[in-house]
Amino acid sequence: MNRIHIVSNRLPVSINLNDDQIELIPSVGGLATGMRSVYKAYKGKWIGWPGLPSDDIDQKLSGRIDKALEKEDCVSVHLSKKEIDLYYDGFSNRTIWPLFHYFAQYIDYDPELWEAFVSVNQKFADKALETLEEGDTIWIHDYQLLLVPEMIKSKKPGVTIGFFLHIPFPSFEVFRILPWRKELIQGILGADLIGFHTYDYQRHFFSSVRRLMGYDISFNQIQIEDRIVIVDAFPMGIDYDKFKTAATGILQKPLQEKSDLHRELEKYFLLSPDRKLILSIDRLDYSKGIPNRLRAFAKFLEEYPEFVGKVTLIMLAVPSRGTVEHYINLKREVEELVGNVNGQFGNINYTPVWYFYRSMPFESLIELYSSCDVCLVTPVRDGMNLVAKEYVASRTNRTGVIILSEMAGVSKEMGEALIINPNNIKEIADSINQALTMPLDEQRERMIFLQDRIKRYDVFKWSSEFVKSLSKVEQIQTSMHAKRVNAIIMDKIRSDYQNSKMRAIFLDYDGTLTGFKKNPNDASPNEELHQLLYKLEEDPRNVITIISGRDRASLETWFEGHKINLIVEHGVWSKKVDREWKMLSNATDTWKSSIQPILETFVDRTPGTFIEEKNYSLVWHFRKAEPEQADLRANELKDELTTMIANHNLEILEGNKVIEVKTGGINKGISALQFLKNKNFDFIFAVGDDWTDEYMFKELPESAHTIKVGLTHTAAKYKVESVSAVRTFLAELIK
Ligand code: ADQ
Repeated sequence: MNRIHIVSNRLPVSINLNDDQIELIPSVGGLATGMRSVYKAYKGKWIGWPGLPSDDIDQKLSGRIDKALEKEDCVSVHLSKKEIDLYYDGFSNRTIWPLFHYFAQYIDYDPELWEAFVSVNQKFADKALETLEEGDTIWIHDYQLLLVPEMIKSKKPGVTIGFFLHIPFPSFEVFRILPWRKELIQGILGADLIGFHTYDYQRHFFSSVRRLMGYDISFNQIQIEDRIVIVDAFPMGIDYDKFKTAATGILQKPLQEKSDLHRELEKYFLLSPDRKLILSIDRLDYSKGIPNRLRAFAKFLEEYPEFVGKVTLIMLAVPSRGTVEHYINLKREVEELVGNVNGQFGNINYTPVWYFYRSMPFESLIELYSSCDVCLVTPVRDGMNLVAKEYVASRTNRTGVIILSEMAGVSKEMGEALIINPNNIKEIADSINQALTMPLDEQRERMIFLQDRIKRYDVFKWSSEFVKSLSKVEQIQTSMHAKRVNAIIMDKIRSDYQNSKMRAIFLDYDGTLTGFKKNPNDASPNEELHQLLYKLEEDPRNVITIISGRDRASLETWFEGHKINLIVEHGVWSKKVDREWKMLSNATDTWKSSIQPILETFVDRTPGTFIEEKNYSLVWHFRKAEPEQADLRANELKDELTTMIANHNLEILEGNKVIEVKTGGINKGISALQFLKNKNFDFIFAVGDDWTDEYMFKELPESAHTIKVGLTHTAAKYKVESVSAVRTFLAELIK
């Protein structure tokens, strides 16, 4: 694999300006740790904001900062105070953050914020484009940079792009609230690999892609014109060994080397051995459910008074986004609640809640993780939540209980925790009691499972799995493009064409010569197509056949006056130029009366769908229906039909947004071969877009030139990406 670069809002270092000295302080966060291993190993750069507003630094200093960062393989995107205010504090944290965490009432819909978001994303993309070379790989992080993937892809399509979202992706009903929802989806879809923490977020994303963009999705792949985008869940891990080693180290420290905090904690336990500590750690954010946590703790003390005086909640809140109104209000609310609980249940010797509004050094965090009997993690929404994993990794004696909100992504991986609903105060209160009274054996049993899992899938495994998937996507893209018609292939086909005496040319109609319409009757040929076909017909060596699944009537009308043969209903009927319709096979239609009622019930239950009746087939069309419901029903219908078709010698064909039931033993391959019988064609050509055309690609002789429209897997020799590419190809052929 070539170089891998990282792009994130913040660089993995902070800058400390001391007089004239520039000091770079590496960040110790989980993302920085995981990504450092990636971009260093793959000799890439890390592109991001260095954390200082550009207004505060003059040009000379800015140049020196860039130089210092370069030594760390970092490339800085300089942002002014105004840009940070509008793009970061603004659109990222006042619009996207509340939207993606289901706080619709907090969303700021200010177009000025959106414009700043677009222009700052463009700044990041431009910086990345300066750094990138074709063939490189880039991994973009998080909700602040949702537009960057597309901004890069449109300029450098040869770059492989990964995108990872660290927060939840909301359900479509919430996502659609945003006026710029389509732009965001388009932005993300510039990536070749899109990662989420959980399958649920992936599912929500698919739903928005289907409804807003109408793209087809199969399994975890989205087909966008000539590209495949892969979407997958990669639950982010932590640097497990770092936490474990630090926790072991702290346990072994002699008393005089212990920190003030640690000594304070030990004093607390010395007062009475049955004292217990509950830990709560978060950024002070409304998504973290801090007020409810305090309410639940109060409820617990009320319902289980035997614990009053014995249990303390240590609540750590890291200051966050302090200029945003809702965060200021939240801070006030939390402080009031802490005051209330302490006032109601405390006394001179007992403070039920120890509240710290500040960041803590790593060592103090570990001291808390390893000293607290219970960790209370109750966000109302959280992409993953690393605190829960860090607590588990720090429990060297394998005891401790974790109470975990079902709304945190991490709950999907931590079934052994006590799972609660963060709005159910009583349930949380009862869980605290359950945790505090849980026998040690049970605690260990649960903790062993948790630790094994979190150790196995740590942050290094997470990043390496993502990188592995990136290289897999790259391979898929390469193989998709391998058979694509290029200048050399075009020359070869054209030369065979010119050197031939009699040519059979099979053309599928819908999705090949013309695009799909919501109503099939609207897909008549336009003037450009008529002219193209007239030109093709001019050469007497060309025997042209339109081979389609359609019925006789429309094609006959549309191609009146052309010198074109027709094969319709997948081969049931054929009509040579100036001749009558002939049945190619002995098809029957007596089965229709038993299949029609089944299709009718599906039409009734699925608005926007309808039945098309052909002589020897029945077609259920669902292009106009709501895509998700239609996909679901299509699977249901196939399932129901499968049991019926064996009795009637029928086949089910799955076309583009249609399911067709037809008499068995007839297909485009068989009928094309019948057409070729006893003739000496020395140039055979076929083009088609869906899997009904695959029969043709397989049955035609090896020497035939076969072309698939679309870049997915095919038996055809070559591929082109679209209807307009088919038209260009035919025009080139006869040039
Ligand atoms: P956050 O919302 O920041 O991250 P989280 O995953 O819990 O939430 O990470 C918080 C980090 O901050 C932890 O590593 C923790 O140790 C540290 N921290 C917390 N309190 C601290 C304190 N007082 N002092 C020092 N450090 C403290 C976003 C998403 C999450 C997702 C992560 C990673 O919101 O859902 O898990 O990104 O993808």
